[in-house]
Amino acid sequence: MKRTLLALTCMAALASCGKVVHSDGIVAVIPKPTEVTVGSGEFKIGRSTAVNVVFDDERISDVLTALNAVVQPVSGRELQSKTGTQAEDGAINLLRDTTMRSEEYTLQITPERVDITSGDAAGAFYAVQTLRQLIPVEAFEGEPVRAFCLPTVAIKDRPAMGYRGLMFDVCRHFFSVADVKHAIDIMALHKLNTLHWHLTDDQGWRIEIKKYPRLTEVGSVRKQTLVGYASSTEFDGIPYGGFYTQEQIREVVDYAAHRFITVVPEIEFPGHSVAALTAYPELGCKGEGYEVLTRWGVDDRVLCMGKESAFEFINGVLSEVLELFPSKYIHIGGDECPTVEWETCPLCQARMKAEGLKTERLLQGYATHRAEQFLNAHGRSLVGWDEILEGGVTPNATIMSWRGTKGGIQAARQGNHAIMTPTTHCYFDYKPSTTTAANLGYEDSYLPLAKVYSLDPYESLTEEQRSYILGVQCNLWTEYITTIGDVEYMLLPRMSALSEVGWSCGDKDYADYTTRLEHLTRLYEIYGYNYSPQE
Ligand code: TNX
Repeated sequence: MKRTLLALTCMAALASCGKVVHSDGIVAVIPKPTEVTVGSGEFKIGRSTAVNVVFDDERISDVLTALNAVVQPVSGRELQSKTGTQAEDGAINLLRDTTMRSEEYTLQITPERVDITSGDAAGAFYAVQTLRQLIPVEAFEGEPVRAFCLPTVAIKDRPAMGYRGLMFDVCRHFFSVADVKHAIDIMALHKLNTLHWHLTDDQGWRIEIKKYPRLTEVGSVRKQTLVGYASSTEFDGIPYGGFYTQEQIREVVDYAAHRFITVVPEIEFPGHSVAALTAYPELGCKGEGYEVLTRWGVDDRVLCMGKESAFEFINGVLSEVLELFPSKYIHIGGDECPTVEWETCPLCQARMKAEGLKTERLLQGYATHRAEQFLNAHGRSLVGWDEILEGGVTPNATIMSWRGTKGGIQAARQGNHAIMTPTTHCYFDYKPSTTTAANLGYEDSYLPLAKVYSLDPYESLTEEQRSYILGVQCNLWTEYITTIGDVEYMLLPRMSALSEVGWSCGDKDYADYTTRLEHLTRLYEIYGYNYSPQE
């Protein structure tokens, strides 16, 4: 009896330990929500607070997992959840409103309860990402807290743009599955929904293709890597490689899906293909003499578009890619493809003659169309870098505008969908600062935060043409980025600016954003993210 009493007293003491952190009243959310109305008072989340799931959907479990991933590090425990039929006081209620668009939500916090309302689970997930930024920062510090409070606030929110992406180049430098998942976590915090995964390039082929095993056996390893910038002649002498097995690819796609992020793979052709040609030299015009590149830049050696085997190769690779990635979009690259080899290749010239193609650029267009037909026949859509416009595109193709916004503008004017990712505002391999981390990022480059924030993805387009701009994306090329810490440094806080461009588009205010950013960077610190200081 005595022992039981003692045990009970201990348990009670344990339950009451830890502090109660009151709301700091700060409502500073990035990307900026559509409408924010701050009230007075606070809602306490403690031991007895449960999640009451009224909106029952198979994907709500992902929302609960996300909520617990936020709450658990704060209070040391997960929230209880139950299924209910209506909102209840004292609970975090997940409610459905079928009139809401995909990704839209409201987050209503009163002293009595929290109501998260959305039309789909993605909306509820974004409400959780917002809630995360409302937790007083102090609650994250030190020992788990007994309870913490959220400010009273009513938020109505929905994204302006449906595509909010990050392109991650894992070819120039390879990043582990854990690293890629880490990047996905960072994306989720910023409400980005598409990871464009750049999986093949001259310096390494990174995805296992069972039909073509040499792609990874041979094509995933380069002999050494250039030290320094383009003009350098110094190499490190160290073999460098890495690739993902199909099982690992599935793991990443699944991890992203649980965070409402779609992974769009990029398989580059006809240019940026030297790694593939090293594995299968017969696919090139010369048919020999290739070596996975050890320096950066654009190489004249590309796939031979005169050879039928090259088309079989592309379709063979894409067939396996389609099995691994359920995304609507498949990116086929298409950028920086020199035509010099085609100009003197008898097979390419014969193909041009047979197909009535007047220029080599139209030969690239022909190849792009064939890949597109293959993708469309399998219910998918093609995305390509803006160079594909030059070979002529079908109305189904989506253009990724990187050489400025002009490609995207042209695409929208002619009725093609486009994603804006101009070097001028979205190249996160460009240095974030002129004074720090001098060795990170592209030579002589500079892309400060304010510039990212100033992107207008709709410039000069009419209302009707604007509907063709699917969204925006930041691109992380990794020639000069080698570790996940570097990745964090280049992404943060610029990703927060890009996220506000995509999410809050028409309602931007840089001064207001930087004030809110002070709060978000405190969260970066709590999570241990390496972010670049602002000048
Ligand atoms: C251009 S953007 C490239 C990449 C480089 C990048 C460096 C694009 C489609 N091609 O291959 O990594 O510049 O900033």
